[in-house]
Amino acid sequence: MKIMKYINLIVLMAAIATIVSCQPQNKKSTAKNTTIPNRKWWKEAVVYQIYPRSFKDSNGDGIGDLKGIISKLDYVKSLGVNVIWLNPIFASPNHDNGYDISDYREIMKQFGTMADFDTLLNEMHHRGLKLVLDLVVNHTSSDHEWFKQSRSSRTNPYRDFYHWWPAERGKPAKRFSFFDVNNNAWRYDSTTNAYYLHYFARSQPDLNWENPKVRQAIFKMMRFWFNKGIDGFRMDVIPFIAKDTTFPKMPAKYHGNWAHFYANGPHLHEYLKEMNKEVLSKYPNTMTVAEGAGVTIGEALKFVDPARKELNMLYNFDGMSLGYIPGTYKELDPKGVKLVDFKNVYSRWDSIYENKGWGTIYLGNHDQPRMVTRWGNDSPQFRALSSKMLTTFLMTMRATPFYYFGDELGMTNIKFDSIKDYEDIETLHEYQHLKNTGGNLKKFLDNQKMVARDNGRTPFQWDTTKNAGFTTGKPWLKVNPNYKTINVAAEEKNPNSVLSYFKKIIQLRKDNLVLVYGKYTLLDKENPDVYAYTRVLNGEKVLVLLNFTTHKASAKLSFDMNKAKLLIDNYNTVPDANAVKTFTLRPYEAAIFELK
Ligand code: TEU
Ligand code: CA
Repeated sequence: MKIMKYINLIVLMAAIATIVSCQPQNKKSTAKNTTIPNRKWWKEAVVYQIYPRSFKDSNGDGIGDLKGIISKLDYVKSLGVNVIWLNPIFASPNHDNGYDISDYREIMKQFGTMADFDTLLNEMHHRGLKLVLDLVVNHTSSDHEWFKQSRSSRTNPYRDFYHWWPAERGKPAKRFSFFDVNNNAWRYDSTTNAYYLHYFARSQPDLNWENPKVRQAIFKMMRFWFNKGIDGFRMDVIPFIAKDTTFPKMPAKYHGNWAHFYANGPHLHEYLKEMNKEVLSKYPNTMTVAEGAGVTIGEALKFVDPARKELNMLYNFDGMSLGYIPGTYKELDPKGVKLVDFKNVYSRWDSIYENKGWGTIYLGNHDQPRMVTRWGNDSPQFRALSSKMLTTFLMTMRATPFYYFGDELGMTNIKFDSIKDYEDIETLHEYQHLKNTGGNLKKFLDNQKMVARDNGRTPFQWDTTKNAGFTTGKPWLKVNPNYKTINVAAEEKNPNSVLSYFKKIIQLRKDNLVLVYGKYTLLDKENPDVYAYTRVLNGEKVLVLLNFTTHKASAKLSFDMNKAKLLIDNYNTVPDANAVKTFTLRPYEAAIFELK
């Protein structure tokens, strides 16, 4: 009996040694790397998205700012990420938190000055971090000088910078607005007796890309930022820029799917090619990523096939619409998300980039609820485990991860009870719309606890001091009360925290190019609980196992696990040897094995 215990202990220690020894170290030979075609820094990067308003406030006005970000660059660097994507930092009246730009060449006053920006970029480059800015050029703010001119008279030189429909022609064909209380994208303006187009809020008029002067002005502005030294752009709703300016009725084939209709404008790819020629090709070491709103999988390669000379990457929305009832306004499907559907979406998107192009992967951003609440489990029992499991998924797919700040801590939805707590134009306008049309407001508010964008925008949780160390003033949006336990200071001290796990797995991805470039193969496809796949590159083979449930679950696989080496596991105890052989995972367990 005693001997058995002794042997068990030795086995356990050996297993621990294996785990420890596999931790970050550049063990993979670089010789193998030379056989990987089309290597690019942005394929190997992990992008960390910062919502500047909510990261760190430096002057006590309750709003995050550039100086705040500068003060925390060492933290960002410590994560191991390579790129920061900042949501818009340009002059804006902030009806949509910076997605309504009034001057593309000025920094938003609340965020700081151009001198602050220059310091930020310098300090980032100094630390080997790259900077990606948000390019919002489907629309401007109605406070932009171009629009002020444009609306002033029908003969103003800027008139054709926007889409106008003279009222004497009658009412224009219906267009849907995402953020309008009447869902109407045409707004009547009495100054010139005409309607202007706004796919988003009425304070976000759409630019007329059919006008070459608009394109030239945008390209010039892009060169201005590239010349400052930025490393790329994330392009807001870029598939929406091109429109049929005769504004016909929406063709029946779209079945009311406005996003898809908007994403298919004529001349779109001509404009992107022109942008590439006039701007992007002149800055060859930079990266671009299209927000692929409305883009279907069949169209994705048109944006990112390198031979077409348009953009580098695109992120899609298929994953994000899982669990919502189709055709509704983000209404949760009581049936929840089926893991099989989830696997299918990500496997399909992987497959289209099998031979050309390159994918992206994300589970949260400023338009989405918190990753762990939506895709994992934010109860105290499973929050940390499921956060780590989801992070494992993001860091082991063949795509560039776009990782949302705060998810590395396992931050959760705040789930506001009252409409008064919300700041987001989307929630506020939809609430008003429902109120005006006699909709079910209680149901709406319940739903918002899960889906509202403000859930992902609450201030970052630094420590246990007042307001989580985000601000000394009154935060612009409430701080999640769970900051007392979920915060950087506490998690940095804990080697088993969500944060510590995030750093480890980033290092693992960096050290194992098989996790970046390796061929992805989905296994045990119909398994409703476990997501299992391999990644293979030049003879190296890695197995990823993810349990998406609160119970034990196993996958049907047929590998010889005797020679398998555990690379990482989100439980801080080693899996039972028997469980490894039968591929049995504990609740929300994530494990990566190297197969021999
Ligand atoms: O989002 C585009 C977009 O598709 C969103 O409107 C989306 O439908 C919504 O957020 C789902 O809740 C981009 C930006 O990411 C978003 O923050 C802006 O509000 C929007 O464009 C307008 O610029
Ligand atoms: Ca501030």
